[in-house]
Amino acid sequence: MKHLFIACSLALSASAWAQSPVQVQDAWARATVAQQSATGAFMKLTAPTATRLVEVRSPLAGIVEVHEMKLDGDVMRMRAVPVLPLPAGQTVELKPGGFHVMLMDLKGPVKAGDTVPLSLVFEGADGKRFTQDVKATARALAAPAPAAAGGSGSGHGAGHKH
Ligand SMILES: [Cu+2]
Repeated sequence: MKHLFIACSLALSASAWAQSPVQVQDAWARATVAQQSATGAFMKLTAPTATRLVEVRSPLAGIVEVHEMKLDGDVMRMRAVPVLPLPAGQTVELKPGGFHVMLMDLKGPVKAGDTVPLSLVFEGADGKRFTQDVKATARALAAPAPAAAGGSGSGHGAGHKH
């Protein structure tokens, strides 16, 4: 009985994988201020099976890295994370003060309301890489509740914050 059940759930997650490898929600980027040549992009990632985010590219930035922000004593430090693991079924949130996509060497200013195209390169448990394109909407630094900014192209779900 147990074996049957496992086989079924595997089949289910395999088909879900084929349709939508990694769920990306609430993708946004921080609008830049004058003279700023780097900014961050944030989103929630949920992979149905163990997956790793191995690379991010954007036509708007010369260098794109995944960073982690951490309190080191009383200093906030950022470090590059070469690989961001996405455990099966768990939502990994990239947010200010934590993991973020760092866009550096920007080709121009990012204004609130702009669309920031990102290509996320994932590596599945089988070692195969696949790319998903995401459009992050730029928000001003002082923007209020993220949910109110709405109107991103990604259709479903209002992504409520708690
Ligand atoms: Cu950073």
